[in-house]
Amino acid sequence: MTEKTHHRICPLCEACCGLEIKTQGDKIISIRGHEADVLSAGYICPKAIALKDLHEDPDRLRTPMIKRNGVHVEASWEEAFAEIEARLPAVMARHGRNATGIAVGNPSAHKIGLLTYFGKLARALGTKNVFSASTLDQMPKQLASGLMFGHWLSVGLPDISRTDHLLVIGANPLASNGSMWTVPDFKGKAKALQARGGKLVVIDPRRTETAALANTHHFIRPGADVFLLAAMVNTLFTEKRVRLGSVEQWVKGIEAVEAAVAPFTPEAVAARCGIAADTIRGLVRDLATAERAAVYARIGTCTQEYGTLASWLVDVINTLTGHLDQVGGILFAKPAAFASNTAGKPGVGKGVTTGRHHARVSGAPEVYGELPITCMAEEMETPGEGQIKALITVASNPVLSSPDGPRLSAALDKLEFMVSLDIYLNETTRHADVILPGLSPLQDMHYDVAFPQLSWRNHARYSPPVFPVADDQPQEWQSLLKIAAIVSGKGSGLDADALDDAQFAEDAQRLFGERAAAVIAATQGLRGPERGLEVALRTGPYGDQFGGLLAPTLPATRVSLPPEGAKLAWGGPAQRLPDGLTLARVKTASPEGGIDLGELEPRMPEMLRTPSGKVELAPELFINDLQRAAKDLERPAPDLVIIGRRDVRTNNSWMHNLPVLAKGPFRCTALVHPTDAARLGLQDGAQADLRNGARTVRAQVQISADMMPGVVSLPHGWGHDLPGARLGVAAQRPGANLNALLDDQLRDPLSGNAVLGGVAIEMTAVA
Ligand SMILES: Nc1nc2c(c(=O)[nH]1)N[C@H]1C(S)=C(S)[C@@H](COP(=O)(O)OP(=O)(O)OC[C@H]3O[C@@H](n4cnc5c(=O)[nH]c(N)nc54)[C@H](O)[C@@H]3O)O[C@H]1N2
Ligand SMILES: Nc1nc2c(c(=O)[nH]1)N[C@H]1C(S)=C(S)[C@@H](COP(=O)(O)OP(=O)(O)OC[C@H]3O[C@@H](n4cnc5c(=O)[nH]c(N)nc54)[C@H](O)[C@@H]3O)O[C@H]1N2
Ligand code: SF4
Ligand SMILES: [Mo]
Repeated sequence: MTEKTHHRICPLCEACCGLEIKTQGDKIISIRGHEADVLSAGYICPKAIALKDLHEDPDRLRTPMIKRNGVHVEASWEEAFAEIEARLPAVMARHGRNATGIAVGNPSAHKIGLLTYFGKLARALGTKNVFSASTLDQMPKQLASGLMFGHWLSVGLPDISRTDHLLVIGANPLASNGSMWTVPDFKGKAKALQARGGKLVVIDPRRTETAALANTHHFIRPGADVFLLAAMVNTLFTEKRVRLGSVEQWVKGIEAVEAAVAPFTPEAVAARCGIAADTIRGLVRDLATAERAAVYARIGTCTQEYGTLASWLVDVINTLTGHLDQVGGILFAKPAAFASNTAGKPGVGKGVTTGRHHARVSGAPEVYGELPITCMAEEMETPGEGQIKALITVASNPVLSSPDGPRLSAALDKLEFMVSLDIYLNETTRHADVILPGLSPLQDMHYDVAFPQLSWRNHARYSPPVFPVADDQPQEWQSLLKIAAIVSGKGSGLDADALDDAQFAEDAQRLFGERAAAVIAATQGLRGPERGLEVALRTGPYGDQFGGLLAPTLPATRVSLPPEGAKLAWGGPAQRLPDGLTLARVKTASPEGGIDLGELEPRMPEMLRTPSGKVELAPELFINDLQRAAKDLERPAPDLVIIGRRDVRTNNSWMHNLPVLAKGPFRCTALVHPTDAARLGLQDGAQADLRNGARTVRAQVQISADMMPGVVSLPHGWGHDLPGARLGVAAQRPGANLNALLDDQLRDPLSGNAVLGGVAIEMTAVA
């Protein structure tokens, strides 16, 4: 049998590395980094190799499952959709549209079909109960970016290849490979930064792998970032170090910021942060005096009570130190497709709002079309109109990934109906009446929708499917459309392609008016996400505008491309596209590693989409919320608090079943500082009970001087010992579920994001 070489974007984390996969028939021979990849240049981590285990995992579902008498049995696709048709519309008829809920999880960000079709199902359901992993993760960053720059995905990115000083707060890219920042081989880039005389500084309650690489590391008390950052802004004003650089004329609200941070002097916050006042001043001076510097903060700063404020203050510092929209500072990507900040009128827009509706029980505001996922259990439990009686999960495992999993589990058990689109029978999907399996990532075509908006350089890459799909298995977008048709009263018998054609015709009419027919003709032969991608690429900032068909209606925002054959600063190849992008061109470039669209460039003011056309430095929502933080400054620190942890060989809750990653030392340990261990009588390797009120979990202790005293770290996504799941490998070493310990009522009130760290616990040795 002949050997074939395929190129695939790794779907397992936000680094989106380019892979080279060799196959023979239906066998995977090898997986390695694709050297020519324009984004990742051959870099990979151990998880990429595990794609083989994932593809071959006997526990990965290949056929739909229906629960009969409490047991999941295999069913045909027809039976599965018929079951949904028989039961879901009936629940809606009895209890109304808001009696349904939908929860979408992390892997959908890596599947173009799920990401671009999930919204169609949510709209067809017509429910306000839309939840996602975003409120366990980055919603604070998105809200901060949205209010400051006008769009939820207008996230400022450190220009790592040209900066001299990078301050990393609450992120561990050496383990996570970056988040809200697609930056494969962060380590290599950080070392290059150091080699040219620059500095990496890390602020984290644990001396992480990234902290170990850094020139300087400071511990911080979990949850105290808002105080540190406010004091840094305060210092910029009191030491008269504020400079705005080239964005001066586009920034609004400086006086309001100055007044709001007045209470937060370095002395006032030092004890709360566990960082000396002079150290705080030093952090500020280093940033303010560096020609090229950037502050990057991630999940450690988002998953806390003041997550939105912390995310906002990071960009306030980037702005007030003159590094916003600067080469070597913070820049914004200009992706080839799907970005809102490249569409419509440049420099101004609708901006973002929150609270268009509210959660029924808690009153939490809607943010970016969603309600907090930590409201899900109470929305299922609490009687009354709008009580969730039926749930659809899409690539989501909230029983492990969301606080108070046991409560959620009990609530899922009482639903009238539940459907899961997933690839495993796991802790969450064991509650489902119907499970519709997704494809292996190697059976899917792919183009990253969100990550090019967050990437360290501009690019366009397409992955064709590596393996074919079984004849009767729908693509995931087709399953979403079929359920949408069922809940719209069209029945389960309809052909998904015909539904898609009809919807595309409608969308084209809305988007292109009198030119719709020509666009439909130009995209003939394409379907589903591939057709959407073709339209997005061709109408995007580098697109061919359908050969000029659409040009008169769209603003010219194209950037100049590097000359053909030019070697770029980082050594990657460059390609020239005289006639603009089309899907066909991006496809052709796949074996060559995709199309490089150059380094990030300043985009102010063209990228702004705020109603004012300015960078909103002082949104009222944030200024007001700082009062809440000011009142909280004196809160005493608990003796012991818990935080999470990531390891390069894990990925949230669902990769513990892959043998190549599961082997090796046990990773679900509770790291405890030696002084805490001595005080509490904890032994290395022994079991301990961790308690938060009535919630408790038992975990293995690992004594580590890398922890800040008073802080314990346990990774999330473990706890694979629940009955009814089918995860043979993971169940052998199930680990403890951190989220069984956390309270689902603790949230950042602005973004609805869950609080996942800095929570007070008690810890006792198990005799
Ligand atoms: N305490 C604590 N909790 C956390 C975090 C933390 O740091 N601390 N991190 C949070 C973060 S950042 C996130 S993003 C969430 C993630 O939490 P979730 O969004 O729940 O995602 P995962 O835990 O990765 O679970 C993914 C689910 O998708 C399924 N799946 C995998 N691939 C596919 C596919 O191709 N198709 C389909 N249909 N299904 C698939 C898996 O079987 C699994 O059920 O966890 C959060 N939970
Ligand atoms: N290998 C691997 N890679 C992953 C994932 C995975 O599970 N495994 N998950 C992916 C997902 S979904 C995401 S969202 C990203 C997340 O990517 P990162 O944000 O880099 O996530 P972590 O590695 O958890 O790093 C968060 C850091 O914050 C620190 N921290 C905790 N609390 C605080 C605090 O209060 N203040 C400060 N300053 N720091 C604090 C923690 O000690 C930790 O080192 O990773 C992605 N990549
Ligand atoms: S860092 Fe690893 S898991 Fe992430 S995209 Fe690259 S190879 Fe895949
Ligand atoms: Mo995440």
